[in-house]
Amino acid sequence: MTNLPAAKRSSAASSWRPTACILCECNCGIEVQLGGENGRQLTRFRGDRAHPASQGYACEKPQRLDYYQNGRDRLTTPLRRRDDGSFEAIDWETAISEVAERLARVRDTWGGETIFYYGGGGQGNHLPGAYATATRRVLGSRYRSSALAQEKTGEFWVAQRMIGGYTRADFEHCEVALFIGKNPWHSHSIPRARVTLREIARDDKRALIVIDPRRSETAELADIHLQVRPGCDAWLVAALAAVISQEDLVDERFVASHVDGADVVRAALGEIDVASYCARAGVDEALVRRAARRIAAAESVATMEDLGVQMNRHSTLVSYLHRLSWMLTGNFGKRGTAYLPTAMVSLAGGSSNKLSPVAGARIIGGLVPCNVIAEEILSDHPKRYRAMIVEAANPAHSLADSQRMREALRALDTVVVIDVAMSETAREADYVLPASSQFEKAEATFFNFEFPHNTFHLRRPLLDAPDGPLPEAEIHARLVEALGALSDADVAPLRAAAEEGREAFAKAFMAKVMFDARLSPLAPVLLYRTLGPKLPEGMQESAVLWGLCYRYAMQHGASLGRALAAAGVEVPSAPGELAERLFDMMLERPSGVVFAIDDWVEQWKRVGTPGHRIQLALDDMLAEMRTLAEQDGGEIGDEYPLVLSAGERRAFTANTIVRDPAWRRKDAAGALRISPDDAKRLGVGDGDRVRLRTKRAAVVVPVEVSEMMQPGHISLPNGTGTAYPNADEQAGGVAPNELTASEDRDRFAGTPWHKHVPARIELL
Ligand SMILES: Nc1nc2c(c(=O)[nH]1)N[C@H]1C(S)=C(S)[C@@H](COP(=O)(O)OP(=O)(O)OC[C@H]3O[C@@H](n4cnc5c(=O)[nH]c(N)nc54)[C@H](O)[C@@H]3O)O[C@H]1N2
Ligand SMILES: Nc1nc2c(c(=O)[nH]1)N[C@H]1C(S)=C(S)[C@@H](COP(=O)(O)OP(=O)(O)OC[C@H]3O[C@@H](n4cnc5c(=O)[nH]c(N)nc54)[C@H](O)[C@@H]3O)O[C@H]1N2
Ligand code: SF4
Ligand SMILES: [Mo]
Repeated sequence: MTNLPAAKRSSAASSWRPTACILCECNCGIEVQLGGENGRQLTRFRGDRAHPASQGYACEKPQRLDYYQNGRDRLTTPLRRRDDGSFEAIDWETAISEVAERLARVRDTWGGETIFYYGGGGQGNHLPGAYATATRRVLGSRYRSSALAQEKTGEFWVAQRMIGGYTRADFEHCEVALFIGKNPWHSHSIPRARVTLREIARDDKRALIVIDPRRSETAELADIHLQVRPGCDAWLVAALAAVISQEDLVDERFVASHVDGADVVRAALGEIDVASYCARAGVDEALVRRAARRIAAAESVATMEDLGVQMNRHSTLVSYLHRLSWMLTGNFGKRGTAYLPTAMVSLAGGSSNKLSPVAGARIIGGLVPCNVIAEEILSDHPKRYRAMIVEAANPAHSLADSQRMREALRALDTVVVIDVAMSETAREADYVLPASSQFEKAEATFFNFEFPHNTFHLRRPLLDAPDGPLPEAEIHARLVEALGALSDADVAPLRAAAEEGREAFAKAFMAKVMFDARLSPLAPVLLYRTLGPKLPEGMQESAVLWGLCYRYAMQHGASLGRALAAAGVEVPSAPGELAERLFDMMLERPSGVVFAIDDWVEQWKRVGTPGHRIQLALDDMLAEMRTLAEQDGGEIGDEYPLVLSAGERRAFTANTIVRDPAWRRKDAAGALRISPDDAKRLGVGDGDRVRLRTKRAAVVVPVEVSEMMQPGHISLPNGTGTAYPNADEQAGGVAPNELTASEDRDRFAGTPWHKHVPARIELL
């Protein structure tokens, strides 16, 4: 490159195009070069230093993003299932009119509430869900779900009741970091995870505490690794809170000023026999006490729980107990501790006031627990779901009990799947609608959880959309039109206003749409059809964000004003103008923007519970905690003596976003990790193939003997075993949910026990 003449050099340099990695929720800003024969391959990658959150950071995975963009099972045309089960290509006009007709028939026969919506976005794309609200409203679809209801809903629910919202934590500045069932070295979820982990590990004054049965990469860096017996976190985390209370390590001033119910909780914690709980958790009591004292002594503690406990026994209880540890020690609302982020759009609701119509399961944050979806369908209940729209999700692979999920999908009257690839779920559909890839349209996510500076990244397309696929915005607009809900008369005046400019458009939109009960639910597609064409080339799909910017500016004008000022943008006072500036800034800055700047002292105003006080005593959780004394810990039966964690994050896993197993540079076959002790006992070595059996199914898988595993605990990766590119070719590992059972779930939130599947290994 240094040998190129100056002009060439600058044109080569200018061919770096900003976008984001879509392989985990961090969505690190990256820059990409295109190449290959047709110029449509993603060939070179680097971290984007201009991205406000990731600041040039990226892990190894985006190097392989072309496997997503140019996957061999990309969909190129709408498909319709024939009677014999095979698919035929159809044109868009036929597809849209038939899908609209079929769904309208379901609505008119059994009621719109029997049309279930699943998905709406994966790790990199949340605009589909925003547009789908219009289609759902026209159809009268009321029930929905997404992957969040198989991981986070228990946490959302207790967080809502304790502090009025979902908290995240400031790991960058904390003195002590605590990770419970979380391996950020591979799974990230916090910006620049590896840099932050290394900094904490290197600094004598800071400490990293990890609760994981496995010596994960993160645990390897830890000062204190509490190597819990698989599935016994409830005893361990209860013991941790009990030590804090019993040894008087509580932050009394914080509790007096900000906490209700501490006495009740401390009385309950006082009953806990710490030694016996630690024994049941399989962890040395002295180490637990050391961890509790280290947490209590710290100026600031940041904590995070994730799938290791959220997909495990007692998951909602553990979410509660986890919170006791930082709430009793005063770790909220100051630098290096927990905070309530400023949401652009809140994905993390925890309120619950409805039950699912068939199984009567608790709906949290509007989401039906994933583990009951099949039950909601495979029933003769009159309110059972009759149709399903699945968008940007792969429930036939990602939800518990794939066999039952397939059976449920087949039992429905109509299944419509909107995806970029021929996923396991698409294979079960009546209609498959091909979407443009995330690099062929404007996209963004609502995974915006940073504080005090929070980031939003509206990405520009890298490539023109090829013939065939359409962006979801266009698909939903066409569906809404085909359902007869939107006419030229609705669109024309807004289009005319958009011609005059955004001010005129805003006026017309507010006057015509905001208070019109028929049109306001259609706002996303109306914006796409009217404002969309006036947006810069390729950015039409961002139209819905205009409306979201207005809502955000009304709610968080002060945060937004500070962000605009810091960005050197003139700060108007009217919310409408603030919204317009934010929307402009998103469009103009392709590496992302800071959309909120906040102050720690304002955190208490956000606490949404009575009197802005933390509510420590949740009766149902305390009652559940008391039952721990009577349970005997981790023992499982002789028939299935091992605990399988089905779905570990590894170097080359990314749910099923990338489907070609060749993308995995390491671990192509998705090995089953087992401890050296178990390997010796069974007489197996690296690469040997064994049969892995659970009560649900048996699969054949190669073994990797790993020092990371403790005896009795075995682990499979997630996202493997995709049918690629043909249904009969199951290359590259095991699909983990062939092995899981939907009835194994949390009794409060219905979240699955994927990390705790009783299993046995048989020699072949
Ligand atoms: N590379 C990669 N990164 C990802 C993803 C990906 O697919 N690949 N997916 C993204 C998504 S969707 C999510 S939700 C996050 C999830 O991120 P994580 O929750 O960190 O991911 P996991 O590896 O599934 O589980 C974390 C840890 O739980 C441990 N564990 C297993 N059983 C137990 C137990 O009984 N108790 C405790 N305490 N721990 C246990 C495992 O050993 C593992 O180290 O990752 C995100 N990041
Ligand atoms: N046993 C077990 N099961 C698990 C887990 C586990 O640890 N163990 N982890 C769970 C977790 S935490 C999660 S988050 C889920 C994830 O599971 P899902 O939410 O089902 O997500 P993905 O598997 O990533 O599927 C995303 C789909 O979106 C498609 N897609 C990609 N880009 C686009 C686009 O631009 N438009 C459209 N319309 N589609 C697109 C992809 O082709 C893919 O089919 O898996 C869960 N399942
Ligand atoms: S996989 Fe996650 S952490 Fe790695 S570059 Fe992509 S978004 Fe960033
Ligand atoms: Mo997830």
